[in-house]
Order: sequence, then C-alpha cells, then structure tokens
Amino acid sequence: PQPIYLNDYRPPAYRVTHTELKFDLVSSATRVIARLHLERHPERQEGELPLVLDGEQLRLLHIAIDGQALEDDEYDVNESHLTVYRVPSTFVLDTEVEVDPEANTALEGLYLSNGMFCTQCEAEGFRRITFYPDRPDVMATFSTTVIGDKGSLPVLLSNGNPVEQGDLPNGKHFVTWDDPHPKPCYLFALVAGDLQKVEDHFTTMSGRDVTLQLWVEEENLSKTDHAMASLKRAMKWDEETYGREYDLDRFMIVAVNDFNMGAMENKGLNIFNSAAVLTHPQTATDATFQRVEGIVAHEYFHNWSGNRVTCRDWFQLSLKEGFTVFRDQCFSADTNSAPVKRIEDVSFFRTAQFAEDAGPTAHPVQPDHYIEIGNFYTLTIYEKGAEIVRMLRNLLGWEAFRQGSDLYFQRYDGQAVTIEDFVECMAEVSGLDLGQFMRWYFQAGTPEIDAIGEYDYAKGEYRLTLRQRTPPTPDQHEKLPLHIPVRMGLVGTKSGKDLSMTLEGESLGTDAVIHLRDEEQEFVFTDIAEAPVPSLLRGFSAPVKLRFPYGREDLAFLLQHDSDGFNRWDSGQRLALLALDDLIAAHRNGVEKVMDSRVTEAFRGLLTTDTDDKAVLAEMLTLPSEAYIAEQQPVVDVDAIHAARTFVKQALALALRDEFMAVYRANQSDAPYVPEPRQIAQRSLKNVALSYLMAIEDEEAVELARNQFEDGHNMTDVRTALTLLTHSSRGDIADPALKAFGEKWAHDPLVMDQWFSIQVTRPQSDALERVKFLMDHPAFSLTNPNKVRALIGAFAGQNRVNFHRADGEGYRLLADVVIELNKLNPEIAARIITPLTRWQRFDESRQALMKAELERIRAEELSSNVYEVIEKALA
Ligand code: HT7
Ligand code: ZN
Repeated sequence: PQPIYLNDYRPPAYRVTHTELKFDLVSSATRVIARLHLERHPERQEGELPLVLDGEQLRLLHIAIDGQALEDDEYDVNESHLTVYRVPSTFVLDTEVEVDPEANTALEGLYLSNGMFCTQCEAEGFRRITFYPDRPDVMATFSTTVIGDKGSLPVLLSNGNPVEQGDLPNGKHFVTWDDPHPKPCYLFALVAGDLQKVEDHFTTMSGRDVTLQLWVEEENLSKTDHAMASLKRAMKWDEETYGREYDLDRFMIVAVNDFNMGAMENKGLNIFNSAAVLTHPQTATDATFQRVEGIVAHEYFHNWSGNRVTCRDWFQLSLKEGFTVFRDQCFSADTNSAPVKRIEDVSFFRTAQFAEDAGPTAHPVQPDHYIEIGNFYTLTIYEKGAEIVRMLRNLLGWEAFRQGSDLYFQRYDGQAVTIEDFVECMAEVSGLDLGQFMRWYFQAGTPEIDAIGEYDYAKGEYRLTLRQRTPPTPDQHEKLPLHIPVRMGLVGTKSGKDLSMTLEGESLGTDAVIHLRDEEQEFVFTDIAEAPVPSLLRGFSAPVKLRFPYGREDLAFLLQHDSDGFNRWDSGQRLALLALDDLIAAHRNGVEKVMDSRVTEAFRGLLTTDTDDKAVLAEMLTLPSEAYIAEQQPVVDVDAIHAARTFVKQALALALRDEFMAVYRANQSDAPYVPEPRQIAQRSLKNVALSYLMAIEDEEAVELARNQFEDGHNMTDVRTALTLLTHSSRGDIADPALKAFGEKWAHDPLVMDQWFSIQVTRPQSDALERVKFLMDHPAFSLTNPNKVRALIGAFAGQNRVNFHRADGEGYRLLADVVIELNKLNPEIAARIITPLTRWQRFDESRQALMKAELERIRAEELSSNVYEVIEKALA
C-alpha cells in the first residue's frame, strides 16, 4: 500500500450534480443501479482526463453513457477503480453492479446485521456500494429507491424525505427517498429490516415541525426514551448556543448491533451502534446514560459541523470531528456537572491521547499523509482537535468565537473546506494573528512546559519562568514553539485566596491567561503582597504536560484553597502521584511500603468537609488510574504500579474506614432511578466509598456489596457491586453472582458485554484463561465489534497486570485475535492491536515478547489497516 499526501490534493476533474440510486436488496446478491449526472470541472479541458471512479468488491454488470452501452475497449475495471477513457463535458453515467452484503464482515459499505441491511460509508465505504468519486469534496443531491422483500424487510429507509412507495411483484415493495441537500457520498445511508419506531416531534426556532424517529428491533422499544430526550435537548441547545436549526422534515436514528464505531451522522438518518443509543435503568449504567446523551448530541451537531459544511479531503477530518467533539463536550457540561465533565475529559485525554502522541502512531491533528484513512479516527484527530478549538474559544472569548462560527457556517454552507478556512474565520472576526497558533494543527507530540517560580519578598515580585519543548515524533524531528495559553492564578499562602496579579504594569485580576509563545519566557508579577503558590494551567487551558516543582505541602494547600475546581482536583492527583512514585520504588526495591500521611489527611479532609458537589468529591477521591500512573513512569513496571495503587487504596481504607462507611450510608437511596446529575453524583460517591471498603474486604463491606448486587436497584449499583466482588478474593460470593447475572441477562447482548468485561478485567491470575474460556461462550462472536471490545479490548486495555504477564501469553492471545480479525474486519483489527504497539514503554524482556508478536502478525497477508499500524510500530 502507498501513502496518500495532502500536498497532492487536486480538485475533482468531474463532479456529480445529482445521484440516482436503486437498490434491489438480496442478502448475497444485491443489485445497485446508479445514474450519475456528471460534469467536467470548468478549468479542465475536454479529453484531458479520463473519468476515474472508485469501486471495490463490485461486480460490474452494465455501463452506459448518455444511454449508450460502452464497448469493452472504452473502459477498464480493476480491483479499485473504473476508468472510462473519453467522456463528454456533461453526461449521464449508468452502471449496474452486484454486491454481497452477507459476506461483508468488514462492516464498511452495505452489510447485514441480524438480518437487517445497513450501510457505513465514512470514510471510504461508498466505493463498496457503487462506482463513484468517493471523496468528500464531491457533493450531490441524492434520490434513492430501496426495493426489498415486504415480509422480512418491512421498513426501507434512506436519507431525506420519502416521496413515493408501493408494492411490487414477488412479495416485494419499494420506497423512494429524496435528499435535497447536496452531500458527499460518505453521508449516504440505507437501512432495511424488521424495525419498529418510536416517534416524537420537535418545533424548531423558526416554528417548523420536525418528526423524530428512533428505529429499533421490537425487544428494544423500552430502551429509547433517554436517546429521544437527549436528541430534543441537543436540538434545542444547538439553536440556543450556536443558532443552528435543523433543515429536513424528519430526523431518524437507527440502532444496529454490528457497528465498528459509536455512531454515524448520515444526513437525516443517523446509524447508531446499539450500545451508543439504547438505555434502561436495569441494563445501562449512569456512565452509559451520559455517553448516549453525548453521542446522540455529537451526531446531531454534525448536521452543521460536518454535513452542511464538510471536509475538502480526509486530511481535514478534525475540521468536523474536533469542532463537533468540542460542541458535544460543552453540551454535556451545560446539561450535567460542568466540572466533572472537564475532569473526566481531561483525565481520559491525558491518559490515552498523551500515550498516542508519544507512541509510534503519533500524527498531527492535520496529518500530511496516510496509508489508510480508517486508521486516522484517532484521539488526536477527535480529542486533541477539540482541545485546539477550546483554546480558540478561550483566546477569542465566547462572543467573538460565536461570530467566527456564524461566519464559517454562512460563508461555507454547502461546501467542502479546510481547517485553515475555519481558523481564518476566527482570525477575521477577532483580528487576532493566529499564524503561530496554526502549528497546533501541524505538529504532532505533546508539548512539555517546565515551570519554575520565585517570590522576592523584598520587591513583592513573583517571577515565573516557563520553558516549552515538544519532543520529536516519528517523521517530525524538529519542532517549533507553539502559542500556548496558560490560565493561572497566584494563591496567597497566608490568606488562602487568589491574589491580584499585575504584569508589566497591566492589572490582570485574580485569574488570567498568559501567553507563552517563545521557547522560554519570563513573567514578572508585581505588587504581590504575600508568598504565593501558583495555580497553573487552570481548567487544562492547553493540551500540554506541565511540570512545576511543587512540594507535597504546596499540593495539599492547593487541594484545599485553589479557587479553580479543576486544579483542586489536579493537585490531589499530583499529590497521590508523588506518594505512588515512592511506593513504586519501594516495591521495586523490595522495601516496606509506608503510606504518606499527607495523602491520608487530605482524604480525611475531603471525606469530612461538607460539600454540595458530590460528583466532584467522587472524582477527588478517585486515585489516578494504573494507565495514567504508567504514563508518568520512564519504564512501565505494571506489577509495581498495581501493587502501589492497591497499597494506597488499602491504606486509605484502613485509616478512614469509618469515614468511607459514613459516606456510603449517607448516600444510599431507594428513590426510583433517574439519570439526573444529583442522583448520579450520589451514586458515584457511594460507589467510590464502597470500592475503598472492598479494598480491605472486611465482612461488613462484602455484605454491603452482596446486598447492593442482590437489591438490583439499577445497573450502576449492580455492576459496581458485581465488579467489586469479582475483583475480590471472595469467589464464594462472586461466582454464584456472576452465574446468576449471566443467566438473567443471556438474552441481552449489551448486558452480556458488561458481563464479559467485568470478568476479564479482574486482577487475579486466572484472567487470561477466562478470556480464552469466554471466547467459546455462545454470546461471544469475533464478527461483532462490541463483543471484541468487551472481551479482548477490555482485557488488553484495562487488565494491565494480566495482559503484560511475564510469560507473554497475553501478547500471544492478542496477536492471535488480530490475525483472525485482519481477515474479517481490518478496521477493528487495526484498533485492537494498539496495546502491542506501545512496546517501547516496557522492560527489555517484555519488549522482546511484544515485538515477536508484532513480527508474527507482519508475516501474514495484511490488510492496509493492519499493515500501516504494524509498519509504524516496528519502524
Ligand atoms: N463520523 C463518524 C465516523 C465513523 C466511522 C469512521 C470509520 C469507520 C466507521 C465509522 N463509523 C463512524 C462518527 C463520528 O465521529 O461522529
Ligand atoms: Zn463525529
């Protein structure tokens, strides 16, 4: 496979103005008849270029131009393209092809899921449906007729509005759909199956009625309320916050069981992984309820940021994804607890995106080349892209940012544009020079800031020096300084209050943004009346690693006094990390572990101080994850990290048992389950307390967990209790509980996913054997991505001690799965392999074992997806 380069971008030689499609759906031999209305680009000369269309795994049955069938020597078809040598400047191309949805396990193009036909066209799936210029800068109106068996496929859906329907001979029927909005083919969708709908309505800000439909299999009808309510909230929020109104008469969501990602924003017909849309208090946790709300909103927001204004080419993917993630993050923050949303997002970002940025697949938010675009739906494109948009919002302020967004949507409506076009709108409305800022898009890697500060009593000055550096990444050895907004305050050590800051004679108030542009910059704050502790990078104002030589007392002080909730939480994390560092060293050196009393006292303070914000308190009581701790270590020692973290949990639980018990009891409730912020906060606090109590497994704690499981009040509580029991040494209670749970929910694939994950993430040494055993369970299937993620993904990604077993069996298991999946579903294979690609982070022996498995995979006949990842990992 050859790389594709951004620099090689050329506008399309031919554009499609209108696309007519007719599908005759048959499981193993679907006919697709396409009529494309084409015209040559005005700047291209007649005869200059042949017409070249993308097409893969298609059997061409017929081809004609302007009604005239083509002779064999007038065109050529190979495994990826159809070439017609000479075409007029404006013409109609007719093709008929046959495809095999039943054999399509890659889940790209047209495929079958539980007897339901559905499509996934982003990024390059449409070329598996018909011959087409499969690129986002070709935007056409679509008219689609779907024909299917009336008995087995009573529902036939596509984008836009239904304009005609009727019966056909042989028990078939048809529906024709018209989508008046020009769109790239990656937004095309078709669904056909035995589905039921839940319907609702939304009145838009201009008074139009929109019909909202959620299509699911009959047994899931009771799981749609939350998604529907979330959709209405998202529609309202986008009107109020961004002035964006929906633009068709109906908006449909369909739930399918086999889906590579979370969901897809096809115009007017979003297709969702059932895991990302279905909820019920008995089957979904609070986290799932919140995730569903976020994903429903995300896909809906794409209607403007992605569909009305789309990407010129796939190098611009973050144009729609970064902006839309930022929009969905703000929506969730407005709808739930804003500080907790930020803490959760940043914690995930610093663990997973930082690791990606430091690994062999690191790439810029606007990459300049790729082999397989399917590999670029990454945390860097999505989450780092969103952090960049957030920095823009912070640099401009909300008012100007909103003006920039209005200008962008108005100027580029119906067009396919670039990241530069977006940023230019922001620069234009604000008058800011964003030239240096653009480097955030072009440079891969996580910038590191080393900060030092010095207080001069005599002068009343605080001198802060910031030095930035971005480490080299594959393909990018030289890095230039970035424009980094650092939000900060100076907290007085006597008063415990934010001090007023004056910088170069300008009064900044008590909370301000300073701009780091050079490699090294000094900021001298004057009139500082008392010695301060700096609170830096408030709210995680830039996606960087910030080092400051905080003492433990400083961190305990900030944990108590920082006016920025995010930094209060972060100080607690830093304090815990310092203690964990010592314990990791102690474990490695075989010396006795001693708990840092400052951490214990900080936790005691948290547990005994009254707070309104239980959600934030639950976050503050949560120790950094093993994955995040690993991120801080030069060489990852999974066993020492696990031992140290377990020790801290147990030490805290022993010292503060009564306090945790009091918190648990105070937050128990029999109120009917509602997924609203106050209840969610209470449940998370209660369950964090239970997790500490279960760390020492005393009889009372085990009884609490057992009762919580048996009460079966809601899935959040049941899952927590079952997880704690399964991850404890109390097999006598856990085993029957797991059995009962597995039997009770055998009919529900989404709950069975949870049952798989709970078991394979247990720290006990039998976890790997359980994975192997469960791979033979009737509910497991290698062709269903949710199952692969629940069993293999959870084991390799979350069970660090067992995946990194010293005998290399964890690596071998993952490689075996990747080899199988490479043939079945290359996109999932290339994702699931990630933990093996991080081999540089481990000791020599593990490095050798991991590399050997990567080499074993390399020896196979590889898909372009897996090939690209393996080549980078072994480079
Ligand atoms: N824009 C969607 C991306 C997506 C996707 C990409 C590759 C393969 C399968 C896929 N399913 C969905 C989802 C989103 O970001 O909203
Ligand atoms: Zn998206």
